[in-house]
Amino acid sequence: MQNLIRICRFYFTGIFTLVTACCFGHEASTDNGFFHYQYALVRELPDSFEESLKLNPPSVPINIKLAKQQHEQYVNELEKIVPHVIRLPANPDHPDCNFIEDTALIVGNTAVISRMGAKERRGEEVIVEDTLKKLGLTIIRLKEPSTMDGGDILYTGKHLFVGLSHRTNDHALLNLQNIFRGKAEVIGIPVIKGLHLKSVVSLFDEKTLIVANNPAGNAVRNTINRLTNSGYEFVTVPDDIASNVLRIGSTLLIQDGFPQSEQILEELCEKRNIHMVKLHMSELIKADGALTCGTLLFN
Ligand code: CIR
Repeated sequence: MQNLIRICRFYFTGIFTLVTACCFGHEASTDNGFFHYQYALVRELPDSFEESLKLNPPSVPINIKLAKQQHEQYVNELEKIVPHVIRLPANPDHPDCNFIEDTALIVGNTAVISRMGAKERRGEEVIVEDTLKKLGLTIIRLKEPSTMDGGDILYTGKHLFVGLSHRTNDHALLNLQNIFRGKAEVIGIPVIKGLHLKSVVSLFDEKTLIVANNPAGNAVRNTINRLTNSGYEFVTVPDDIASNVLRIGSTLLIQDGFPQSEQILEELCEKRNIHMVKLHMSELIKADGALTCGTLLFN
């Protein structure tokens, strides 16, 4: 029954997208159904979060109580804009488990389950796979020697950009090219610094990418321009962490506390008629967490 409901929703969303595009033309593309999700999977933040992996030790240690509050506010925002938010329990043996985005890649009805780049994180994906299977998604599990973190995948509808980083390798890129052949153009994008591809670039809409003004962000922008002729528009923000935004429906979630980047994003949202919501994520940032990494979105 659950599967039948999901399939009906899938087709309804498709028809809605088509009708919107026909009636409103290109301008409507900022809210054309691509970013409408029925489900958000999240995972509670574990008490062991202080032991999470970090590129650099924070100058001030993680405040676990504040981290939990910030994570809860994030989930509360999702609950306002996504009809079904499914909360998975934390696993204290996996201090990074709230960063659920890394455990899978979902495109349409297909969920590719990660073999995550960091050995310490392997195992987080088990409960995610079980849940997605129960909801009727088709499951494909990546196997050794492939490694992939969901934070390295940026799907624009036309292209599936795969960040080649310390976490995601060429084997995974090849697997994804096979899995999505004929459905999306799968392109590898070297990530020269930082954790993930989406640490320096994320989606405002299918044609507009938010990119960090740093060497890794500039390199990603140049590679995307060189390898595609789709005319992506890049909006550059000065704060690295602010380049990771989360677009859901006609809402854009952004990091609070970065005024210069905020002004740029605010102007963009006003121009495109998008509602902007700011979230304080200081404690999650200390563990290299951004906004996309806390959820898996699908229909
Ligand atoms: C890690 O190093 O794996 C975590 N501490 C942070 C993961 C963030 N994930 C994401 O942005 N997709």
